[in-house]
Amino acid sequence: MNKIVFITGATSGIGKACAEKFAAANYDLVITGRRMDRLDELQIYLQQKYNVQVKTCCFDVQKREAVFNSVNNLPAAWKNIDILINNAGLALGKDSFENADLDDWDTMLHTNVDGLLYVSKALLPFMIENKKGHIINIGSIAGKEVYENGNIYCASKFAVDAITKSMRIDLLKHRIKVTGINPGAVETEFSLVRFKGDEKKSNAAYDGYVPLTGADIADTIFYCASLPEHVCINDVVITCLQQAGTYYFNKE
Ligand code: NDP
Ligand code: 8X3
Repeated sequence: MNKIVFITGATSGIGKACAEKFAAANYDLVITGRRMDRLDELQIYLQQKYNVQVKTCCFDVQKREAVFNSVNNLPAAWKNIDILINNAGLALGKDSFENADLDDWDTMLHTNVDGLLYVSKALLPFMIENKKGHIINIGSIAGKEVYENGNIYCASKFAVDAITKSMRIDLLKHRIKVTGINPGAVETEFSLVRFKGDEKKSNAAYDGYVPLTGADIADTIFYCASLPEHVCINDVVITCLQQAGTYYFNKE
């Protein structure tokens, strides 16, 4: 088999762009997400276009047992994961602390934090056995700097930042690289999900500037994953030209 990359949240946005980028570079892929129809479609597309092997795993990262079962049921050859991209995640709502919905908070924390932990813990034994691997965690600029009404989304991404740093320290002895990728605004389905299908609010999130694309982030991730064995990029914060922090935009 070729090198294998395992991507969570490959049905859309950054994860999907990563799938295409790595397939184009001849990686075999495990693509995951909750929407099976999208996984099936992407699998066929990537296999036909790039002549690589693609396995689909449909699970909700919040469900610990489902995560472990899916990983443990992979055929042996597919467990030799070279790269894990912990990308599945979401924001739900953008409300002031006192008005925000507790269920939204639960879902964000369970997905962005617990989900990332479950997938990492499920795959790590194979990386440790192989004494190699690269874990790439998708944090956010919201995990570096809080903003008004960002509250628990920001908290979940601050947690990802801390987990990334502590993973890097603890996994040093196993020769496993850990990289944090922290994008600013990227135009994906992120805002549509955050604003629960409200297209007006979602489109407004990208008004007046040219945001990053999923492909921009995939290119950056691929760069980090393609460096010599002895090189580990620890942390990347990436914004579009017109953004310089969670508050600073140069809008037209
Ligand atoms: P999208 O909404 O386009 O993609 C999110 C992906 O996550 C989908 O494939 C979705 O798949 C998956 N996902 C969400 N919840 C779950 C779950 N419970 N179980 C399994 N998969 C899940 O958004 P992005 O591509 O923008 O987001 C990807 C990551 O990038 C997220 O972690 C996000 O926080 C982060 N990010 C995004 C930024 C942006 O501006 N867009 C900026 C900074 C960081 P499915 O629905 O099929 O399960
Ligand atoms: C997504 C970027 O600034 O909308 O993580 O929180 S932001």
